Amino acid sequence: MAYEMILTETPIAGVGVVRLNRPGALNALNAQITAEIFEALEAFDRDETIGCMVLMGSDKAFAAGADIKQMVETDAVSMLQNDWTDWSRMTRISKPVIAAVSGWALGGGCEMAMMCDMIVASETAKFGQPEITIGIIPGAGGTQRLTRAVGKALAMEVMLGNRQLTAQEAAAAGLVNRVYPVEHYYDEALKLAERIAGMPRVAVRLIKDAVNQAEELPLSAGLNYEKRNFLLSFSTEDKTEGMTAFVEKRPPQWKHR
Ligand code: CO8
Repeated sequence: MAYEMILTETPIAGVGVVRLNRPGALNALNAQITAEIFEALEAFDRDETIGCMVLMGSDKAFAAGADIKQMVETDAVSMLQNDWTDWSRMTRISKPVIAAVSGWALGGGCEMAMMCDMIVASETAKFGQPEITIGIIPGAGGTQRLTRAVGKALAMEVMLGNRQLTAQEAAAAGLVNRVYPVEHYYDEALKLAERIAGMPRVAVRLIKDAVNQAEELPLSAGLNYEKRNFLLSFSTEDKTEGMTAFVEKRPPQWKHR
């Protein structure tokens, strides 16, 4: 598919990068860019040479939210009937996705970053859910994912009081993994992605799947879920290779099977 609002590349073997490229609107998420993001992530997810993805915007804006100009004339029924409001496709990506966030990550932009598995931020990143200032509420997971990430009190302040979190605040609160100067955040996100892409991919997938269940299940059910994925990892060729390599004191040669 030819993309108009995003760029895709594979700057390092095993790592697919999706870059939002709508600078005139600070990467505001309209129907087209959202569809292109999902298509590109799904294409990398299907690509056997890719082990990890990075989703990023520009240094100035990861994304300043859903496109208000597209929503201003839209009523509830057309929002409901329109495909672009269904962002659940993001949750079906099986490989890890790292959000590399610099500048604005507001509203749907913050929500899209939170749908990724990890967030690497630049010192200029600002996270917020300003929907209340335009008379609506978060609609792509903000009330749920932000609350789980940073706790109820801070999430309430962000969403009710339009409080923006700096990168350092977001890291201290558990929303962001790491913060780097703006010149380095992309390279650091790539390094993290490269490290993950070098891991045995079936195990990577099983870990991502099990960790995500921790947000859905009570502990006993989560532990059962983990045990099944754990046992499944024992059926892989990479389990034999990884353990044999350890015993033979040599690096493993992953087959990703
Ligand atoms: N939608 C549409 N256009 C936008 C958006 C946006 N969210 N944000 C910025 N733009 C546009 C501006 O209109 C402007 O375009 P133009 O030059 O044509 O007027 C251009 O980007 C540059 O923006 P500014 O001139 O405003 O730049 P500033 O540096 O002065 O300000 C801000 C930057 C503070 C980020 C400011 O642009 C802003 O407040 N933007 C809106 C932030 C916001 O409210 N985001 C939440 C939107 S609602 C939402 O995300 C709900 C998600 C629900 C998802 C559910 C599934 C669909």
